[in-house]
Amino acid sequence: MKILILGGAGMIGQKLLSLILQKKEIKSKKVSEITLFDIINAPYPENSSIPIITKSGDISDPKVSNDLILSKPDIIFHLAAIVSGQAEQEFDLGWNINTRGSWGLFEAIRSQGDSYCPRVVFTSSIAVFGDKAPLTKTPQSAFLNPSTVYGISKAAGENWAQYYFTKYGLDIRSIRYPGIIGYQSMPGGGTTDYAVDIYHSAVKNEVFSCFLDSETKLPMMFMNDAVRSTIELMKSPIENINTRTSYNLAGMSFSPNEIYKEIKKSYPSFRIEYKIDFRQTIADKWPKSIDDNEARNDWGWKPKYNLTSMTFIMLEKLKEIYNKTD
Ligand code: AKB
Repeated sequence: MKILILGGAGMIGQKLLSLILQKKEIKSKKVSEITLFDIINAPYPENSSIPIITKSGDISDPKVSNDLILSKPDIIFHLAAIVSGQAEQEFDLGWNINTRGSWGLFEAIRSQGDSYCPRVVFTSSIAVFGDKAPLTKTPQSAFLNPSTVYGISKAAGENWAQYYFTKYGLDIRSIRYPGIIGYQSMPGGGTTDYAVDIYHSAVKNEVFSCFLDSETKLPMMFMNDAVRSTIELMKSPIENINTRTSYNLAGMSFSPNEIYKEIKKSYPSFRIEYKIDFRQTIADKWPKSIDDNEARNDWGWKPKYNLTSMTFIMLEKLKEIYNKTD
């Protein structure tokens, strides 16, 4: 079983890698090789018992996606993306990597012919929703009018995924990630990423400067749930997959003030200040909470972590990372 992880150097890609290395199998088949692809060469444990290949380059270059497919990976996790904040400031990079990159991957798979049928998980985002969708319990089928380059590129990617399934039978499955929060590595330029940085500030006894308003509620998910959802979607029998654009996925929803108060239970002297930036405009048009009934009904999705349980683990793990004993 060969696995390809695009975005292998990223926060989610690194967690997915560690989970696969821990299990050593996927879909109850032995993993024989893992290829990690990203803009930079991805780190990986030198002592891995599974051969790991690292490749780097620009996924929007068709030659790159064709090269990645040459070894015919059986499972492809396509996590590579330029997220909201960075894509808003670097339009062309966001569009090229997110949309041309996704289309190029799907086209590279198709060009291998009918005999090559990998299972692909393509990650989309809550960013595909805009102010025409209900902001609370945003439904799966809400009208998409994304207000950001990132959201536009992800909505395009969802429709390319559905097109390649409908026209060529490519088994591409997709989930709309909320903000993902983990401790293993730092995030890169997302509107929800304040919710990762705040934990680091608390453990380092620093005042946290938040770029969103204190009451801005957004959908979020602990990394362990996010990676589990990705693997569960990949493993689901094809007959259970009824949505071929992308599934809504929910974990929890909270505002900066709510996560701040949860952290203060462990760090009473922790302080926050607010310095609102351009990402507030992005967050204002994103859902506050998500209805993920289709994912629950079709492939049994159910989150396991809430703000309290996530905060306990985040603070404990970051204390270890920063060697803090207090
Ligand atoms: C972002 O904030 O841009 C991402 C996302 C919600 O997809 N974390």
